[in-house]
Amino acid sequence: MFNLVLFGPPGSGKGTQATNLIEKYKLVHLSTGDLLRSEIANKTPLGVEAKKIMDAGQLVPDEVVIGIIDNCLDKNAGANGFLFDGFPRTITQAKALDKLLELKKNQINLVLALQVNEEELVRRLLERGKTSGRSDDTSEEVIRKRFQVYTNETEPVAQHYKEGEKFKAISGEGSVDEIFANLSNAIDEYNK
Ligand code: B4P
Repeated sequence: MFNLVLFGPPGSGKGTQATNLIEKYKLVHLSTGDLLRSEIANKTPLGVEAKKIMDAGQLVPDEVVIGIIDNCLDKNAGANGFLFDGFPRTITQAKALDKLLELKKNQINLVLALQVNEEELVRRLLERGKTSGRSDDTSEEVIRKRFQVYTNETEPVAQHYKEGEKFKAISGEGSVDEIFANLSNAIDEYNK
């Protein structure tokens, strides 16, 4: 089993690259952002709460997101491997994921971190906000808040994986195809 974490700030291209990577490497895509947006679209009680938090650029509580992931791991017990996109976003989530995988005699194999400068991230998110209907992408103030949350709560997760020597930084600037080729090379190198 091969388990990959795609790491990076909001708008760094995690979702974009995940679509191609899951097809090439036959992985199950677990995007907590997509899973939460589906709860919102279905107007579930969880979705109603999550919407308020996401619209403010904050993180949904750890126990909620960990519960969602736990459920998805169980549902896909026979998978070849998982691509985690937008998760873990806090140290608590990272430790919970380690435990959940350990129970299944598995682990995170590789963490690929997309690096993009902040002005480019703002540009991409505001551009996506024009058509995506995502309310967290339309206000620059909310976007800046998401970066602040990323710096304070998510960046320390990189250190968690650096300690296990699983972490590799990849430039997230350039064309989608160039970035995909660099991510693929890193995965192929790991699996050699
Ligand atoms: P996410 O859905 O994870 O959203 P994201 O960080 O904005 O997206 P991503 O990096 O995937 O960007 P994308 O590829 O789409 O999270 C949204 C919210 O959900 C969070 O703020 C939080 O509230 C909540 N949440 C999610 N997970 C959580 C968790 N684990 N714990 C707590 N809360 C959680 O790319 C962005 C744009 O750039 C797109 O328009 C794309 O077309 C463009 N783009 C991509 N690659 C490009 C390239 N190479 N060049 C130019 N443009 C590019």
